[in-house]
Amino acid sequence: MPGDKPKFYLTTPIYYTNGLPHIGHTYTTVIADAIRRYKRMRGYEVVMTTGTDEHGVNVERAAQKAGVPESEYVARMAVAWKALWDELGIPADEFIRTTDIRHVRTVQWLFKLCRENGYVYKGNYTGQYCIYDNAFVTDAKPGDNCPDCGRPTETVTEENYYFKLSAFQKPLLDFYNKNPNFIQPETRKNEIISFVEGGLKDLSITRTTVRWGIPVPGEEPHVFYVWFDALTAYLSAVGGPDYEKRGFWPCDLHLVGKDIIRFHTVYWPAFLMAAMLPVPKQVWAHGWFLMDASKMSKSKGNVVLPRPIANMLGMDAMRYFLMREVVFGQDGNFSYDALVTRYNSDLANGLGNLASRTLAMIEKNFGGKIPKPGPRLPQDDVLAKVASEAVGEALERFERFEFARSLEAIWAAIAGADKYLTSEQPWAMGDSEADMQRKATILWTTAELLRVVTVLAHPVLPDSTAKVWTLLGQPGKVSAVELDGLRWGQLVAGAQLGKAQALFPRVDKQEAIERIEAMANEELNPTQPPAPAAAPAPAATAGGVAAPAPEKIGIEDFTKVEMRVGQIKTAERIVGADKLLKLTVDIGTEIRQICAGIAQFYEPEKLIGRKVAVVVNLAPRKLRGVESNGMIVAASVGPEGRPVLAGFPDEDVEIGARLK
Ligand code: ME8
Repeated sequence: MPGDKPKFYLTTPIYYTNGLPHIGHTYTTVIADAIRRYKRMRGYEVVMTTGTDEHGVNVERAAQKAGVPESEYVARMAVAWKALWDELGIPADEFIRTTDIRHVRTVQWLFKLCRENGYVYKGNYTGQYCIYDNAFVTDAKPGDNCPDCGRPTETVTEENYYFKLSAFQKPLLDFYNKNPNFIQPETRKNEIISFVEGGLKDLSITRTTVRWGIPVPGEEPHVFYVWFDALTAYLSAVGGPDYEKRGFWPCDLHLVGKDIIRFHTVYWPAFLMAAMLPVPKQVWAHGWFLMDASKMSKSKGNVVLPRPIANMLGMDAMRYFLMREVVFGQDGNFSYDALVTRYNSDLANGLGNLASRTLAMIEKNFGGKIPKPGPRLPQDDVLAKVASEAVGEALERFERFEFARSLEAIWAAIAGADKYLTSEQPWAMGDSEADMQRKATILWTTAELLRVVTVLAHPVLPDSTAKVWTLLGQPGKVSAVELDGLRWGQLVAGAQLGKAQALFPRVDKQEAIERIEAMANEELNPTQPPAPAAAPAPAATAGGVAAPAPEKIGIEDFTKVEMRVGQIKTAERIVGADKLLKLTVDIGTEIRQICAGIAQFYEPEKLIGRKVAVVVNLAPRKLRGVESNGMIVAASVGPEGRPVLAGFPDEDVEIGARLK
């Protein structure tokens, strides 16, 4: 029963809507998702909140530039953010927008409480303001640049409501003292403590120069200034004024980047203390992913996008890389080279290879049923010990958010199993009763290690571990396994293995990088609306439904399209693109590489030698990062638009002949 479980509430930052997510945002959201999955496997009822921070000058300007009202602009952006998290399998339990009415009410309520308790007053403020970071820059003079982003500040004078942050120096220091785990990691804690010890100035929390914000009731044109607004979203998402009903406040964990730690560990607890509301239990600030040693930003043109990586290598590969490559809390460099190297070594050769060879041997020797182990030898017990130690180590490290170390412990167990197989050589054994019994023990032991590793890695690799679980024929879902009960020896013998499938097909590094980059380039600078690779013949309309009468064209327009008979020479599937086949086609004068969106309907092997109609003078383009130089003509059949290749079954047509 959900009601009996302990609750755990965690959040990512509420991201700005003046851009779209890059790998940095994805990093925080992936970590939050992995912690959520982990906590669920530890028996918690978990809520994870993410959302969009939609007010402020930046949005006003971006909307103006786009020529649409702010409300429309942010609605589009919020849809795009939410859709990407859903697509990547890291959806929010609560997706909060700062334009949601539930949030507007919560901000106004929080302000009322702070004011009633005497922590809010009206005043004037003149200062240098960075519109990019939405913050006044303390101690800056006119003409100074923002110390954070390096861009020019603007001088702003206006009537403001102030929050008496200065009154919270002592309460905050006492709070940090009593709650030594509130700020993590330790280095950040020291930074914040010395900042607060240096004295706190009161904080302007409303503005009159901005239109696009939450109004201060009865005090228009005051609107709330971005941090009082944005931080409150964490509370709005779980009930706002009615937070006690849902029981998820105080928050257990705010995950943030180091750029916004001060707002979360100084302002936010102070606002809540002023309102006499419970303060979050922990703020964890991770480092930045850097590109060529500087922080990613769209203006610098060095952003890494998540979707092309997920398309090429799978989301699990991206998750694994983000959590394995850098020590959580520290900065790290992002490189495609390192990403693909890790994919091939740890996932394809590591987990993927162990799973496929173990399962293939069980298939071959035991008819696809997990064998019952026979008597154990010391080396079997050694592997059992390796796995049990990995359980302890991996869980302990994960609990401390040492994700890289946790994964290292799991992969050490995988390496242990590889070594065990290499020395036991079950493939070299015969069919005698003794050999079969020994093989049963070896394969049961290896499969049991695989099961343990699968459970441990599930929070980080949710999709592929779910597949391995099914392949192992184990009951229920891997996500429902309780980590606290994970022990060596629970593999169910006799279980029927699932149908074999590739987990992490090996990729060619250079080709993978080129394709990721091409997809990213296409996403950042879309050249043309996406078109299907195999388009319907001119007369065909999906499902035979009559389309509106098209404009008539003259024959001279038709002759612009050069169609020729081609013969398919090779055909292969494309890793990361379920619908596409990569073909090489002889068109008489040359061999062309062409991608066609027919993979779900045509087996590649059966296409070899087939003659097809090819549009040969189409400008080359990249589909899922693979160059396509031409188009294969197909009819589009039925409501789902099933492609049926146009062909020449009756006549022996010459390759290269023109279609007229
Ligand atoms: O600051 N490496 O939103 P934001 C790692 N709206 N993490 C990164 C990163 C990078 N290169 N770039 C971004 C805001 N992040 C406010 C927050 S909260 C109440 C309001 C992640 O869109 C990291 O978590 O600028 C960072 O703190 C956050 O995105 C900033 O997102």
